[in-house]
Amino acid sequence: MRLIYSLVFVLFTAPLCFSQSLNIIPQPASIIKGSGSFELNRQTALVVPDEEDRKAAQFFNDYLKEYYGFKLGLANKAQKNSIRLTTRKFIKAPEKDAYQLTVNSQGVSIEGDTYPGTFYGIQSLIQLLPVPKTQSQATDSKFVIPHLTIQDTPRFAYRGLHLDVGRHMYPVSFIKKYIDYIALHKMNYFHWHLTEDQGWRIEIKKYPGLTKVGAWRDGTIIGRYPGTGNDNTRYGGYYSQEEVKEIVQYAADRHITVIPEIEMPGHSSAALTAYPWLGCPGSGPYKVEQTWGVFDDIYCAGKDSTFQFLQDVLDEVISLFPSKYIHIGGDESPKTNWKACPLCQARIKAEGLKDEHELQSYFIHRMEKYVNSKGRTIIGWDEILEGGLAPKAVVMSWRGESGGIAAAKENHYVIMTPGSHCYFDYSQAQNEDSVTIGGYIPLEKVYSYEPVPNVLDKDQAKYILGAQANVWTEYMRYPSKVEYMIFPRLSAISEVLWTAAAKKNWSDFERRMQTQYLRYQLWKTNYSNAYFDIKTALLPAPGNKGVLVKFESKDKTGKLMYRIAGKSAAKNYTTPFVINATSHITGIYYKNGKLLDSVTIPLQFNKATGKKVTLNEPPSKNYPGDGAFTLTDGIINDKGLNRSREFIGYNGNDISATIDLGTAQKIDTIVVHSLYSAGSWIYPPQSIDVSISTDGKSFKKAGSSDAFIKMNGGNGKLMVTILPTSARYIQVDIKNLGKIPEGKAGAGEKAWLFLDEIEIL
Ligand code: NAG
Repeated sequence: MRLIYSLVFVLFTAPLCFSQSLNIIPQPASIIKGSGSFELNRQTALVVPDEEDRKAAQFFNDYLKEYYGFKLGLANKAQKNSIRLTTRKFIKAPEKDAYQLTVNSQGVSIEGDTYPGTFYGIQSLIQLLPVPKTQSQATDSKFVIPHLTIQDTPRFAYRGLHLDVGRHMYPVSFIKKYIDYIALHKMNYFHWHLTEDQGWRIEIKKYPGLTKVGAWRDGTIIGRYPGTGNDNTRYGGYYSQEEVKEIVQYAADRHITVIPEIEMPGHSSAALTAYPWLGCPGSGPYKVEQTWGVFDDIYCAGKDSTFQFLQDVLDEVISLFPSKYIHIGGDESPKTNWKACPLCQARIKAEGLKDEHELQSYFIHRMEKYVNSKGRTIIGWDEILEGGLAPKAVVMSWRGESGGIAAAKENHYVIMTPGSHCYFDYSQAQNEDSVTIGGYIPLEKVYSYEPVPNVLDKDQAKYILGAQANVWTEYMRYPSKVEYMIFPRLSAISEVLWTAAAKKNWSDFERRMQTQYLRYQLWKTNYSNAYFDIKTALLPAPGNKGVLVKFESKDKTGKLMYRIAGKSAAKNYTTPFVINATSHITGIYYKNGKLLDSVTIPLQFNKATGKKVTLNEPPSKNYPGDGAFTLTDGIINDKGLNRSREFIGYNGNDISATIDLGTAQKIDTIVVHSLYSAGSWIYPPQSIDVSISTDGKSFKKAGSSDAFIKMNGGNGKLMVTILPTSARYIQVDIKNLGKIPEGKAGAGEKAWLFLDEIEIL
């Protein structure tokens, strides 16, 4: 984890104490600055005539106490030097939760259209407080707040953050902290993923086995999947119903709705271990899983007793969670057991269903009916579209946006959570050195997210309720890692969800973030410094002669240098430079005589390095790498998925890459480097076909290979050797495994193809 030098980043920022610059995140709809300022001090009174607004006042006072060491007194009547909270309840558009915050010589006035609106006004007020840069400043109790008027309203009604407590769980105190983080970002939904293959985490009184057995696993894999071993240590726990009630109330006091998720029909190993009769006859034995991935375990859809069980569970869940929405999962449900199960097959027949996909749809429809009968609405992952959508279901689109688009077109409400922008378990550092699930979603990518796809017309767009960031915790054993993964990206998604699209502005966000980093320090949260790391980019050099190496540091006040191993002493970096041969290049950042960061690029040259590559199709949005040039940029991955950015990914389809060497050259070997990580449904190419040409028009087949040679970790290569031949253009047709065959992880799903480098020797 790149946690080094966190203190240093304080120095990166401009002086903030008592400065008049406004650094509110998410950016409000309008801020009009006045002249003059108001002094908030220990005598300032909180005037809160409406009982309901007391909670917002309480939140403010708790914040003051925790981070500044004092509280304000409450008063019922208006007075000078006060902060007045009023909720208008005069509501033109109640779903909008607008507020107005005015600071003038009288003090502060917050008027919300609704109670949540008033609460959001408090969040803005918190961000008008100066952020202490040192602990001693934190004891100051006089704050100067500029006169101003803020008018504000959220863009989306659904602004969510998710947390998976199945893979790892966290103490109630941390769940509350997490809810505070959501509140501080003016977000309003906490999606609590409570059941998984690796643990059932909510007490259900009728089925005590769920927590007695299902909440405990006998070990956990060590390191990245498939792991270097197992820690053989019993791990688990659960939230009692009393704790759940406490958490739901805690969230409600912050105008946050907790959406519980009870996964079905898949991701259910823990429940099946507790009650094996829930599974298909003949399947099992089950265990609470100790590793990550997708398992065949699934509730039997042929037995009515399964449905009865799930209804009983939901009865208790519904009584604990007042949320209108109940999430019933629906993702990644392998149909292997259903195919072999006589009861499921009988159900398919009796209900006139086409196949197991329609059986899944039957399952979800049936559960939806039950949930609807209790006056609630289901949310499901986008797999619930397969075999026909349940009539009132809300779709959470995670495998890209296509599920969400299809659902919106069918007039179903949608919450966008695409893996390309909203998965906070993906790395945010270019050179992440802690284990993560992979991927690469830096802060700017989250910020760039637009939840309403432009293929939707105005009416369809209304079905996009908002978006959510997902926090899957396979590689987040402790709360500190959760914080490291969500910060600063939570701040970016909050602005995506709150601020009108036209008002979003990345460079202004970057400016405001400098203060937000100080707030993170104030909160003592373990945020990621990835934003401040040296960024590297490898680009084609002019005329495709070599590789252009670019370094960038966000902070410009220190010294950015570079060194080519064995060649030279470190030089000042001013502009991108060209490299023509295999070399290790190190970028170095110094400030005040201290080394703050360094990054080494191991460039490995072959005839294709730096050359132009053309792809017949762009890679998936989740794994775009650096586009086509990824294949000839001179970097051969040796870190597997942890450096997903060094691959381009394709989901299910074949790909054809054509390299132009610039001139005809003698070649005899073509190597395609790719990744093999079955647990993540990433498979090597089935085969590669190589054709060559001298004019780029007529190609002749030169050779092929279907032999994947495994190397370190999940890396490997396919190689074609030919008689030395002169060629300028080399076309490589790479065959994806396509649909994953039975017996392999992810059977029936589309295989991922992860390509790293094409070498020509
Ligand atoms: C998916 C799974 C999830 C897993 C995560 C890792 C969804 C809806 N399902 O494979 O269980 O933890 O991605 O990124 O995301």
